[in-house]
Amino acid sequence: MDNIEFQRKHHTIETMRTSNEYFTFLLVFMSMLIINQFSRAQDTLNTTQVITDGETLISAGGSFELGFFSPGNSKNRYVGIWYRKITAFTVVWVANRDNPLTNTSGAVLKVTRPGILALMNGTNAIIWSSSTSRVAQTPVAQLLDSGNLVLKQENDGNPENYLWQSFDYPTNTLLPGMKFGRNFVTGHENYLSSWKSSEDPGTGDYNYHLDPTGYPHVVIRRGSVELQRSGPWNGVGFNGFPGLRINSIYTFELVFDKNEMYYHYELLNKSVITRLILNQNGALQRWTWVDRTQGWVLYLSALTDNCDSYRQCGAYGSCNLGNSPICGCLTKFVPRYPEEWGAADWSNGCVRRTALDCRTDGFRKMSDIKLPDTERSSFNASVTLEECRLVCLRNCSCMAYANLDIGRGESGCLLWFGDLVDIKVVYGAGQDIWIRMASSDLGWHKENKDHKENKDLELPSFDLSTISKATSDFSTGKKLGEGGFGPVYKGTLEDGREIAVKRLSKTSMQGLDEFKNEVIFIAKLQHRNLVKLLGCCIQGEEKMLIYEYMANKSLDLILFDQAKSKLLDWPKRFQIISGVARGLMYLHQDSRLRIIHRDLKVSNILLDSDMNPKISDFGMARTFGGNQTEANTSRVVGT
Ligand SMILES: *[C@@H]1O[C@H](CO)[C@@H](O)[C@H](O)[C@H]1NC(C)=O
Ligand SMILES: *[C@@H]1O[C@H](CO)[C@@H](O)[C@H](O)[C@H]1NC(C)=O
Ligand SMILES: *[C@@H]1O[C@H](CO)[C@@H](O)[C@H](O)[C@H]1NC(C)=O
Ligand SMILES: *[C@@H]1O[C@H](CO)[C@@H](O)[C@H](O)[C@H]1NC(C)=O
Ligand SMILES: *[C@@H]1O[C@H](CO)[C@@H](O)[C@H](O)[C@H]1NC(C)=O
Ligand SMILES: *[C@@H]1O[C@H](CO)[C@@H](O)[C@H](O)[C@H]1NC(C)=O
Ligand SMILES: *[C@@H]1O[C@H](CO)[C@@H](O)[C@H](O)[C@H]1NC(C)=O
Ligand SMILES: CC(=O)N[C@H]1CO[C@H](CO)[C@@H](O)[C@@H]1O
Repeated sequence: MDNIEFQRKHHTIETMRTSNEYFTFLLVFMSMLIINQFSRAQDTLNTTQVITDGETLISAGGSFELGFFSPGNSKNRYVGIWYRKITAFTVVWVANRDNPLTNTSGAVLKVTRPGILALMNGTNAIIWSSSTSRVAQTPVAQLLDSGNLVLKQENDGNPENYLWQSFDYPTNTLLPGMKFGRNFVTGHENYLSSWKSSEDPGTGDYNYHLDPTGYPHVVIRRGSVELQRSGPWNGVGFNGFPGLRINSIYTFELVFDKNEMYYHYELLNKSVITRLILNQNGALQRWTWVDRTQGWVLYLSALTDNCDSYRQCGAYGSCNLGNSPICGCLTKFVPRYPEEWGAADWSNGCVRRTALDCRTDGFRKMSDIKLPDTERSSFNASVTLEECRLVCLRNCSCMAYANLDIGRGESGCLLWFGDLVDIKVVYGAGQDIWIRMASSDLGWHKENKDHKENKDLELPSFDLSTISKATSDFSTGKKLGEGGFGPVYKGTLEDGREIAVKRLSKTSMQGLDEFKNEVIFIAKLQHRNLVKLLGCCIQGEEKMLIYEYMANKSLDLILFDQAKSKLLDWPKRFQIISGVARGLMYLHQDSRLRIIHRDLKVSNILLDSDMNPKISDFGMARTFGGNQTEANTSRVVGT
C-alpha cells in the first residue's frame, strides 16, 4: 500500500463530477472560468492544461487513473494508466514504454493543436506523442472509465470520431471493450506485446496477434517466430485454445467481415475487474481481481505444454500429451525419416503409406483435434459439410476439410491445401476433421460407406469369445499358417464344426484393405469351388474372418512335398484342375460381380477332405463392370 501511494504521488483533487449531463455541462462551463484549478483533477485535459509528475487524470467512474509511474524498483518514469479502485498497483497501458524519462523535472503531458497528446521532457524534447490524421478546433484528452484514453474534439461523444485512442495501441493488456485484431481498410492492427520485464514496460520479445491467414486464429510469436497458435475460430472460440464458452464474467465474440476482424470481450457485470495479458515470458493469461482476498487470481492461462510448440511433430504428425513419446504419425502415415523419428527429432514429420491418386481418394475422420495450421486454407461459410467434402474431393490438392462454425449447428467449410501441420489431440476441446486418404488406406470402421456395405452383406457375426474359445486363445498349436494378411488358426466350434480363422494382423500394411476386399467378394459369391466364408468377427481392434475348415489344407503343401505328391494320381490331379477351372469360370463369367482373382496360385487352392479344390484368398481380387471383357490395370499385384 505504501509503495503504491509512493508511486502514484497523489496530488489529485477529487471532484464531484457526476454522470448527469447537466452538471457536466456546468462543470465544463465553470472550468472555463476558473482555469486550471478544478480541471486538473478531472478526467479531461484541454490545450490550456498540462499534467506533471505527481498529477493525474481520474476516469469519471473512478476506475482508472493516468499519470507518471515507475514499475517496481525502477528509477525510470513512464506515463501510463492503472486501476484506481484496487490495492495492487497494476498498470494496463504505457505511453512512452520504449523511451522512459530519467528526470521528470519540467516534464509535461499535454494536448496540442491540431489534436496531439505529447509527453515532453524538461527541455521540451518530445519523448512520446500520439498520432492523428485529423484536425480538431478544440482537442481534449479524456480518460474514460473503460480505461481508454481518447483524444477528441471537445464535447464530441461519438466514439467513431476519436482522433486517437489508447485502445488502438495496446501494450501487454487487453481490457474489456478493446478491439484485438485488424482493420483491413486502414491496415491498422491492435495486438499485444509483452513487457521486457516486470520493471521494464519496454516492448518485449513476445507478441500476440489475431492472424487472418486462412481463417482467423490467434498466434503468439517471439519476434517473428511463431511459437504457438490456436486452431481457427470456430464460432464459439479459438479451436484448441483455452477459453470458457460459458462463464459468469464476460462474453466474447469475433467480428469478421471484409472491413475488419477483431476479437473483443465485454463484462457481464461491470463491477468485475478482469484483464487479459501477454506476460514477459510469452504466456497469455487472464487475471481476475478478488475483493475478499485483495488479490489477482489466474482465471485462465494459455500455458504452453510440449504439444503447443508450433509444428512440434512436423507435417502429418499428431501431438498427444497422453502418449509417450508425444509425437505420432496420423493413421496410415509413417515417419519420413524413421531414424530421426526414433531419436525424437520429429521436425520432418510423416509421409503417406500410400500415395494419393486423386480420383479414388476418400477421407478419414479424426476427432478431438486442434485443427492444422490454416496458413494454406480457404473457407466458405455458406456450404454444408457434405458440399464441403465434395469440393475437397474434386480438388486434388485439398488435403482436409472441417466445419467452419460448430456453434450454429455445424455449418460452413474450411479446406486445407498442402501439408497438414501442427495437429494436436485435445480431448474435449477439439473438433472433427476429415483427412484425405488413398482409398486403400481407408479404414474398415472409419467410413460410413463401409458400415453400409457391411450391413448389406448380412454376414453372420461371431463373438470374439466364441472364436477365442474355439482356437484355444489363438494358441500357436492351432496355427495353420500365414495368410495374405495375417495368421490362420484352426478352430472347433461348440457344435463340433471345424473352422479356419484368418486373423488380421495389426502390423499388416495392406491387411485391412485385403480383409475388406475379401469380405465384399467372398460373401457375395457361392460356388462349390470357392472357399466358403461362414462369418466374421469384428470387435475393437480385432478383425477376423471365419471359413469352413479345409482338411487337406493347401495344394502347395501336397504338390511340393515329395512323399505326398506321389499320392496325387492323375485322376485326382484332373479333378483338382477341373474344379479350379470351374471356380474361375464362375468368377469370370457366371457370378453377379465378374471378378478377376489376380493372385491365383497353388497356395491359394485349398482342398477339403474329399480333395475337392476351393479357390481362396480374395484380398487382391477386383471386379469388372457388367459385361466388360477387358480392363487395364496400372498396378502389378500379388505374386
Ligand atoms: C533533473 O533536472 C533538473 C533540471 O533540469 C535538475 O536541476 C536536476 O538536478 C535533475 N535531477 C537529477 C536527479 O538529475
Ligand atoms: C530531453 O530529451 C532530449 C532528447 O532525448 C535530451 O537531449 C535532453 O537532455 C533531455 N532533457 C532533459 C532535461 O532530460
Ligand atoms: C457484480 O459483481 C460484484 C462484485 O463481484 C458483486 O458484488 C455483485 O453482486 C455482482 N452483481 C451481479 C448482478 O451479479
Ligand atoms: C460458397 O459456396 C456457395 C455455394 O456453393 C457459392 O455460391 C459461393 O460462390 C461460394 N463462395 C466463395 C467465396 O467461394
Ligand atoms: C485447388 O485449390 C487451390 C487452392 O484454392 C487452387 O489454387 C487450385 O486452382 C484448385 N485446383 C482445381 C483443379 O480446382
Ligand atoms: C453390355 O454390352 C452391350 C453391348 O456391348 C451394351 O449395349 C450394354 O449397355 C452393356 N451392358 C452393361 C450393363 O454394361
Ligand atoms: C487399355 O489400354 C490400351 C492402351 O492404352 C487402350 O487402347 C485400351 O482401350 C484400354 N482398354 C480399356 C478397357 O480401357
Ligand atoms: C493327400 C491327403 O493328404 N489326403 C488326405 C485328405 O484328407 C483326408 C481326411 O482328413 C485324409 O484321409 C487323406 O489322407
